Amino acid sequence: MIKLYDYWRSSACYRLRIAFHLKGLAFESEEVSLHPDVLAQNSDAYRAINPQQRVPTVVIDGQTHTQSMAVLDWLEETYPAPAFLPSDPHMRLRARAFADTVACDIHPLNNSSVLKYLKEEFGADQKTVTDWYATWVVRGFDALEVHARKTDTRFAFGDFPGLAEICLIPQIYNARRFDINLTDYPRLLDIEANCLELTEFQKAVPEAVKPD
Ligand SMILES: N[C@@H](CCC(=O)N[C@@H](CS)C(=O)NCC(=O)O)C(=O)O
Repeated sequence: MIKLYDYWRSSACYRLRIAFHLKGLAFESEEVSLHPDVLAQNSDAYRAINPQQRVPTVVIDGQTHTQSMAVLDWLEETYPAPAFLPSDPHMRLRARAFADTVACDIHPLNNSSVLKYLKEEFGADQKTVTDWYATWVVRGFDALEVHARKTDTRFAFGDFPGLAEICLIPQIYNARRFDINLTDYPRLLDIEANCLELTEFQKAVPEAVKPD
């Protein structure tokens, strides 16, 4: 059984919940609350598990691992079916680049500790923080919309969801939390709607796993 140190609203955790469900793997979650009044990620107990004090952390066969993209690579190598990546090498590269646009270029700039730092160290007010957040989402999504329009398949790189959707859907969820206008991204929203028809995605959505 895989253990996931999880927070319902964390998009990096949301990636892994989707991925585990798509691969049909059972996992158990333990909450690490990132709520500003709790900040459980900063506790000594959690720091001993993940020195970076972020979620997700996973425990697989008694071994503790971090970084959602590395865990996704491990999953794909260890459980190749259903595949997260298309078979054509160029399409695989495109799917990875799509996912990296979210994971490397959008998400790190908008992580909660980055936003907190803007407020605490630079005195940014909420509007400035929201503008910052929107800037990196819009720049990334503008590019992703162009890439996603190059195909007309149900999902970004074929008829099945994979790495691209695992990264995209949580980032769209996050963008909505910040009231980002998504009307310029009809292809991304179509892909999202197609994903959310699937039980694997429905079981992973934050509201489905939010503790009472
Ligand atoms: N690159 C990491 C990012 C992990 C990350 O930034 N997680 C966020 C939640 S989505 C977090 O733990 N934030 C809490 C904090 O930075 O204090 C991954 O993909 O696992």
